[in-house]
Amino acid sequence: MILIGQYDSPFVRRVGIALSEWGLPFEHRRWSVWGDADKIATYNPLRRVPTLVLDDGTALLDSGAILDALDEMVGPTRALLAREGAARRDGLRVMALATGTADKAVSLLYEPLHHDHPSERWIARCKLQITDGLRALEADRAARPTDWWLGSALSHADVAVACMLRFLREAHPELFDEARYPRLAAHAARCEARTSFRQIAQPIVNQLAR
Ligand SMILES: N[C@@H](CCC(=O)N[C@@H](CS)C(=O)NCC(=O)O)C(=O)O
Repeated sequence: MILIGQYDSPFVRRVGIALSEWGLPFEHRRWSVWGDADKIATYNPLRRVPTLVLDDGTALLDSGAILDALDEMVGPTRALLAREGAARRDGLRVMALATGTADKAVSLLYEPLHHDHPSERWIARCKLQITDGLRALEADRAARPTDWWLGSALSHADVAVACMLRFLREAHPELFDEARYPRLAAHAARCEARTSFRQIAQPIVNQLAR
């Protein structure tokens, strides 16, 4: 398998961490969505990452779809999300909150880089969406007594939240006050202590500068 994209992306990182947790071998191509867009386009017409190329040449797109396919490939005992029922819906909701917050954090980072006159309205909206996403996740985590978000074992929900938090804290430190989000801070610390999280990590690179 070939994983395309850099680990400063919270979406690429969540796929890399899952592959590492499973011990699945893969080649990592650290292609930039800007500088290497043409190379990415040979696998993904959208020129987006993550893109995961399977051994038969099939390219899987979008972190959620990639992880869903991988869960199916590793089988139900190793999958990092339940295949069906309330547990699956619960996990999907937490993941959507986390990846949606990450989407907004990425947009907020790129808005001033893409525009000579950044939109104050767009910036304010992104900040509100991020803050309310964090508040919802903090409240959700506070209501759960378990070590991990969905129970006694690590799941894709844990990884999605932790990858979003790392990106957010690096890109927009002013939006994450630990005192306001103590459960999320503790969650991030628990995840980032794991070997997979330590190995699959990269500081944010301004890819537009490449
Ligand atoms: N929903 C997608 C989001 C992926 C995403 O936003 N990737 C960014 C990098 S962090 C990207 O490819 N940006 C280039 C572009 O959208 O043109 C996923 O979960 O994979």
